Amino acid sequence: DESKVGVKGLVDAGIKSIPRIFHQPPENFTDPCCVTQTLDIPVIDLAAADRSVIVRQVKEASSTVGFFQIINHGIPLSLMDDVILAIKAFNELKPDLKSQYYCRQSSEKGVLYYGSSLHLNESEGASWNDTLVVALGPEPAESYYVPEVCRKAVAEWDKATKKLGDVLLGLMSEGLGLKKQALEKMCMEARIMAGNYYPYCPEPDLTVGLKSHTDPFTLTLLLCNQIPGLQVKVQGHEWANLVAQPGALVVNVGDVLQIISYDKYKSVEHRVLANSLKEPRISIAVFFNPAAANDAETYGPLPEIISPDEPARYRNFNLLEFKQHIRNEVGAKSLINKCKFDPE
Ligand code: AKG
Repeated sequence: DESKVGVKGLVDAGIKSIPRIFHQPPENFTDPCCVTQTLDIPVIDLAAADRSVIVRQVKEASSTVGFFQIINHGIPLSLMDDVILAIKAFNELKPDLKSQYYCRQSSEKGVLYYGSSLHLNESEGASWNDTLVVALGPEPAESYYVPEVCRKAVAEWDKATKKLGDVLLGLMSEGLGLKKQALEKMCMEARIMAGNYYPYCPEPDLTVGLKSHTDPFTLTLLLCNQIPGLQVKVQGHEWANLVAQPGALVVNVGDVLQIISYDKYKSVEHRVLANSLKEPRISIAVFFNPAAANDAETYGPLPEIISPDEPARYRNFNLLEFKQHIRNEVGAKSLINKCKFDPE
């Protein structure tokens, strides 16, 4: 069954035109009204001597573009290379080995789904990528079922990014004028990793690598190889290419953080264009999520940052609702709109 080996399987079979299911309406990848520019997203040096400067930079970037890149983040280049190679190796497994991992629903084992197209069940068309999604928390990564070929690198990556995620949320808390631990406690226990593989596309003008979306989580830490494609929506309308410096990691704000920060931090739309380069784009996103022992635990705007005369903008949501949202509705409707009292 071809679909079980993803778009990589289609490419390997030598197709010259892409199946109709991948056709996207043009507005999904070109906006005729918009000039595409390259976005210089802020570069933040985490080893800078003055913490208050770092806090200010993180706050500024999170409340405007919603994206920034970090350097001197403490994760060795060798580990970054290893995990990219491990995700590449998984996606380039022989079809009979890779197809064993194909699934569309979350499974007990930890691999949530693999195969082209988060959006296969939407009428609008599928995206030109294969994704390996693995749950990484609240237990340590070793206790989840991760495909053997990338297990060791993914466990190492989880450890390193968890530590860095704690640091970032500490800075973001302080940026809101709160104690360092204010966000960390709420957001760090559950983690999901998406290993995205965007192979050569024979008709990149008919589809996209990944449709425009905001991340429904708290915070995303993104590692990319040097193949372009990622675009970020600037000021709500213009698409800009985001090219990270070699060695840097990209950080972006998710819907949960926008809601709990009462719009002080922005969860911004982004997408990936398809291309016909020979070398695949590979990106690894680690999403940090709320987690609690109890599904009834609620989350919502932090009362300490709302001034008393501000009208209520968001309702609270509970953990069960959040889990159902990320399982069923990613890409369809943002958590932000779902929780708004006055949805657009
Ligand atoms: C996602 O996994 O949600 C992404 O947006 C990935 C972006 C990329 O491939 O750079």
